[in-house]
Amino acid sequence: MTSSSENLNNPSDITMPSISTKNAISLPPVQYDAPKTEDYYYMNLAIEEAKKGLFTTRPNPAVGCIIVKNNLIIGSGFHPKAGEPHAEVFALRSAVQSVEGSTAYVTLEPCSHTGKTPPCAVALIKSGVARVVIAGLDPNPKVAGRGVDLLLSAGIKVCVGVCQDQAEQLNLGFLKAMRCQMPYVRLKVATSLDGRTAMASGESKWITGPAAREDVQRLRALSGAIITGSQTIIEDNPSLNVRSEQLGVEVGQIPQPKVVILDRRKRLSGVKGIEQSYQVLHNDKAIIYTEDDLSVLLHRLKVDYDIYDVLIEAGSKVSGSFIEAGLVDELIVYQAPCILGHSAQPMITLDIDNLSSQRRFTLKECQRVGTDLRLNFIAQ
Ligand code: AOF
Ligand code: ZN
Repeated sequence: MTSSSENLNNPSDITMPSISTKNAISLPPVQYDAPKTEDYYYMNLAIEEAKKGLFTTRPNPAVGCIIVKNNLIIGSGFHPKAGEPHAEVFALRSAVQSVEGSTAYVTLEPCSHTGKTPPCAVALIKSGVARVVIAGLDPNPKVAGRGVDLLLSAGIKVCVGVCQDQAEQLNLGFLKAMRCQMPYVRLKVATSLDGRTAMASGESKWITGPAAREDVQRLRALSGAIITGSQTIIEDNPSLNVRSEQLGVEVGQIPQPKVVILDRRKRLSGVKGIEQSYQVLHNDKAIIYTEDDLSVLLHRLKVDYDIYDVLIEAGSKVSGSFIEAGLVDELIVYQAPCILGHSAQPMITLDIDNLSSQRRFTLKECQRVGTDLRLNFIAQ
């Protein structure tokens, strides 16, 4: 555990970014190749490749690549982990014949910079591919259109925007963080049909079934940090780690999320010997945050720790504070088919006096998970 001396709690010298959801890239006019019917089919396969790295690439984006020649897939690859080669390099390495004259399908603009690995745009140029189809541009300021420029100036045909929406869904955190300097925030709640999350006594094990709880492991595995409140730690003593064996990758390959505990009233911070009492405090990645400003906290998680996806798993007060501050991008409600009655605890504590002040969301997805429902809403 890191105590309140952690620099996260020192809000001096913080310049908050001006938040814009617009793509900050401005590109010179370029001549893109038109998409072909088969491009959508192959890009969908590249997206399936990218999904293989979904839980392990953090903070890098999940990217997939397929190489096609004469209607045959001759190579495929994905980015497995930060520090390891990118998707294009794995795809080129896997090619079963010369890639000269082939088309490469990549779910993100090939990089132009030397980071932990050399630029993929250069690797593609050297390989002799004739055409590159890209789902979307990379908003990382180190790339931001330069990958495309390199390919075009080498005489390679470039087509951009094929299945962009589907590809972007894999990297909502990375894309938002690059564009706005803020992480993508998911708020998860498990409720009854009447929107209750626990009995008045705090008893809450279990409202949703095992399948829904397993699904939460997927959300945790996608997240660089889990934010909770000290009340939740005191009442539930949760582990807030990823432990599922059912995510399709070994648990050891998944970077464990940082745990951030909001503790404005200092119920945990500075209390002698408190580490012994709660399991999350054994985690040396845990941080106790005693300041007020949630927006500063989120910005610092992005800037100081490269955390692009945040999951809030907390009680109604913390959840209400994030909603009130307009900091939630996606609300994920696991709804169990039960009624807990009016004295049970509400899912959100938020003072709203009149209907015109209601907080509205758009339903993005509705899925049955075991005996429960999962409802994904996007903030309006
Ligand atoms: C690609 N293909 O598969 C991925 C890309 O530090 P590095 O060298 O790993 O670079 C990380 C950056 O590269 C990352 O922030 C993003 O801009 C881009 N990711 N690019 O061409 C890939 N994962
Ligand atoms: Zn690259």
